[in-house]
Amino acid sequence: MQEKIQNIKNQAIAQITQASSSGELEDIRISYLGRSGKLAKLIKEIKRLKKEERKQVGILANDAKQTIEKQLKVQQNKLREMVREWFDPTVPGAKTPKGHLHLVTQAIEEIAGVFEKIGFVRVRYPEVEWDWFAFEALNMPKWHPARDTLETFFIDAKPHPKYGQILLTPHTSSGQIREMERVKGTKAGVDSVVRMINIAKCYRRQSDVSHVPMFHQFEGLVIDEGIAITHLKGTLDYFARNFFGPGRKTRLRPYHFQFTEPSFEVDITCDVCKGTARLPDGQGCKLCKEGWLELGGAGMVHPTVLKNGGIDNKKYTGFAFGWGVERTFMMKSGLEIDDIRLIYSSDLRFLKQF
Ligand code: FA5
Repeated sequence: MQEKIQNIKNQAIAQITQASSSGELEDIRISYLGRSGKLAKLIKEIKRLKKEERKQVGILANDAKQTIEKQLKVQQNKLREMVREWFDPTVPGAKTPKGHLHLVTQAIEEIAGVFEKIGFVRVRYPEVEWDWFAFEALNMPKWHPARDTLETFFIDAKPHPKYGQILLTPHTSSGQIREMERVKGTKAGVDSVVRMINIAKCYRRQSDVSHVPMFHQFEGLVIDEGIAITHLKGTLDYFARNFFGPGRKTRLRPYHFQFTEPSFEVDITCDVCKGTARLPDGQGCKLCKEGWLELGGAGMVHPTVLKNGGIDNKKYTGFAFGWGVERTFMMKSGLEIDDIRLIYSSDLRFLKQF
């Protein structure tokens, strides 16, 4: 028995001095000192020995255990020292990855900056909105396709007795009435002109190369005495020149919105096909199909909408426009983003480029 203990001790020490990692040392510790380790097994047998032998073997086993434990510590310290010796202070430290603002946030800041330079005030109105602000007060009849559950996300909650159903706002135009009410409520009243730029999230049941279910719009609204269509055109031209540069063409296309009269849609020459509707490989443009991409709607505020917002429509006129932030950003010269869904794909290879 005594010889066995001696052998186990020698074996353990030999293995420990060869060990080159903490993991290896732990394995050795378990194989000798663990519950069913070699030494532990022997110690369990001591009680079967004759009384006179027991004490002697017990002392030896205890000594073997302590020697192994001590050797494990010595080797552990040695390994730590070795690691320290290998430390090279000239090796550059691991860099934590640095993020940046999402491209939509960057676009929002740039857009807001362009309008703030000409006196627009940035506001933000609710994403979860009443039907009154999103549709009814904007002169949109009950049968209007946008008020269908196929287009808009309605919230399954008890409707408000005056404002109707709750929904996820499908456009920032819902901020028009809220802004008119806000200005009326200020000390200066309506005589302080409205000049808002409302930038917020919008939601629609749509998804394809130029539509996503959650997107952003920026809505301009200007109300004052004598506001005319020339002011609208001048403002849109100013924005396009500043945001896209002088080389790009935009056009106003007659359209119909319930809340503006007259109404237009605003298009820009497509950056993907450079306005040709054809790609270099001869295929048709995947994004715009006709050389122009629609950026948003615009028009002169309908007198009924002014009235619904509590504004004297005999004295005041106004213009409004609502453009998609993502589409506007996609059309920046040279970006050539041919699918709006890429913006929300969370693909770092794409996002890191902005
Ligand atoms: C409107 O939303 C009107 N409220 C705009 C308006 C405001 C007209 C003020 C007159 C006066 P429209 O549904 O066309 O219009 O949307 C405007 C723009 O929002 C589109 O041209 C597009 O750029 C963007 N847009 C609309 N739906 C989506 C979508 N699902 N994904 C991404 N962008 C979208």
